[in-house]
Formats: sequence, structure tokens, C-alpha cells
Amino acid sequence: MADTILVLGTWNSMFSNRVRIALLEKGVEYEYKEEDLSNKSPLLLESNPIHKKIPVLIHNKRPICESLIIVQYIDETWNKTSPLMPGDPYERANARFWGDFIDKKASDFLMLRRNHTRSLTVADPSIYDCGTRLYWKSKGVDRDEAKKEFIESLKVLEGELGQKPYFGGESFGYVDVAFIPFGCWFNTYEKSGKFSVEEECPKLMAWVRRCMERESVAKVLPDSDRICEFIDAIKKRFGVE
Ligand SMILES: N[C@@H](CCC(=O)N[C@@H](CS)C(=O)NCC(=O)O)C(=O)O
Repeated sequence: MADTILVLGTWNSMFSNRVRIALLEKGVEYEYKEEDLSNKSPLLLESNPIHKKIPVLIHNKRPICESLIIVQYIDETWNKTSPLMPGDPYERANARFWGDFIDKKASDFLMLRRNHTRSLTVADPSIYDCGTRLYWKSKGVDRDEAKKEFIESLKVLEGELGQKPYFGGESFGYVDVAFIPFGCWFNTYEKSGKFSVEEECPKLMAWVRRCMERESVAKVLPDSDRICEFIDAIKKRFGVE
């Protein structure tokens, strides 16, 4: 019997777009269900009862949660084509390190600075978090700090990319999948923080353009103007300047 593969996500989520890009890289056909996060479906709530978040991959009725875990599951399950993870265990550990950096590590110091009572074990995505503070939650000094931290994190990632075409080396891999969904949010961050990723991190921006030329990425990621309009509309609705 054919596999059933369903992704629960939202069009603008970096996390669900990772999953969709990974499936397309593997040439796996899947069904996609757009969730309304203000009115989560019973299927989402029962599939991810702990976090109640998208994305969820439901493979033959079995749910898998957390985007980077899902991407690794996809790589292991459809392992005949386009490996996303390196074959060498050391390189694999390194790829996981950078995936982890993108989602969590740098946020340890962010959380400390923002709220001393918060537990460091709470995972709060770093790049995502800085970006969110840039366009939404902060103003004045806090926004300047968010901008500085965001650019610093981008520079660290640019350093890791080095002269390689992809984080995965010659081929598009796990870290590329983990980070490229942020690419279509750069315009929004730039607009709020009044900076240019191109000027700050030209090699990283060249990597974004290179990735955007891939069919999987181009198919999944929304136009950055659509993201800007979406954020502008939310800010207007909530009276954020
Ligand atoms: N660490 C999670 C993060 C997922 C996440 O933050 N999803 C957001 C949308 S971008 C969500 O479902 N938010 C709904 C909520 O918090 O209630 C992952 O990588 O899958």
C-alpha cells in the first residue's frame, strides 16, 4: 500500500517550510494542510499534544514533531536519493550542531538578558527570536540590541559557510534546509532594523540567492513581499509602530 504523507503547517512558518523543502528534495509527494494557528485543528492538537505547534509530519498515520527532527526522519526514511546529512559521523554531528545553533544555542544569552527568571532549558529559537524582536516585540534600545545580535548570528553563520557553495559543502544539505526558510524573512528584518543583509553578509546573501534557484526552495518559500505585507498588517492591527 502506498505511503500516506501529510504535513501540517502554515505558509509563512520557517519551521514547516523546512519540512516541505526536505520532502521536495527527496522527490516525495505529500499532502499539505494549512493550519489556522488561532483555531488549531483537532488533528494538530492530537498529533502534537505536547507543544501543539506546527509543523507535524504524519507518515502512515504516525505523527512526528519538531522540524529538525522531522528533517532527519525524512532523510533516514527516504535514504536512496539526495542525502541531506553527511555520511561521516563527525560531519553529521557538526551539521546537527549548526542546526541546533540556528534554533537554540545563541538564545541562551538572549534569554538571560531578557528575563533572568526564565529557565535556560526552555528552547527559544535564537535567529527566529532576534528576528521577531526586530520586527515586532521591541523598540528603542531593545530593538538595537536585537539587530546587533541578529547580525552577529548571521556573521557567525557566514563564517561557517566560508567559501563553500552550501553549508553542506558542494551539495545542498541539512543545515541549508534548516536555514534557508529564514531567507524570505530577511526583507522584513531589514525593513524593521534598517540594515542590509547584503552589506553585512554578502556571502550569506549569495548563498540565499543560490538556494532560491533550487526547485524545492522556490516552490515552497513565499515571496518576501508577501511576508512584509503580512507583518505590516499584523503590526497595524495591534497598533505596533
Ligand atoms: N521548535 C519548533 C518550533 C515550531 C514553532 O514555533 N511553530 C510555531 C509557528 S512558526 C507554532 O506552531 N506556533 C503556534 C503556537 O505557539 O501556539 C520546530 O522546530 O518545529
